[in-house]
Amino acid sequence: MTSKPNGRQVTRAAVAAVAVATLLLAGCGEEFPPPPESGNTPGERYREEQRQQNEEALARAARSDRAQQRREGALRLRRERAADRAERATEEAEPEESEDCDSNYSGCVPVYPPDVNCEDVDGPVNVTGEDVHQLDREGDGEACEDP
Ligand SMILES: [Ca+2]
Repeated sequence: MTSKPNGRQVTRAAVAAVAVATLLLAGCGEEFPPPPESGNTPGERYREEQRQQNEEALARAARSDRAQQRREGALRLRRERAADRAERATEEAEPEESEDCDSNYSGCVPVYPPDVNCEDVDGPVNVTGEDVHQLDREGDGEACEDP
């Protein structure tokens, strides 16, 4: 049997609804968890971790950059000093050869150009690079072997 709700029943229902709504609203802060902060869902946690890792990596990189620059500076200085020492040692050991001998030959052949012939070369030499002076006509690697 159905009955049309009378005014009294409607009023009670409305009062009940308002009461429930009021309770829900009042209790909202306690009943529901606080709004999710970042890091609450797997995706957010992942992104947060990535962000922190990126920051840490950047910080590490910055520290490492500075350290690296100091190391490179020191290394450069040492290399320059070593190069200076080596250069001085070379100059003292072979003052003329280092600049006047062509690096394509193992003996001392004057630097090309100008082109030189075997008459200008002191003894047989070996071709270690390119025979720029064309001293080794057979191409066997030995030049000016026949005085
Ligand atoms: Ca030859």
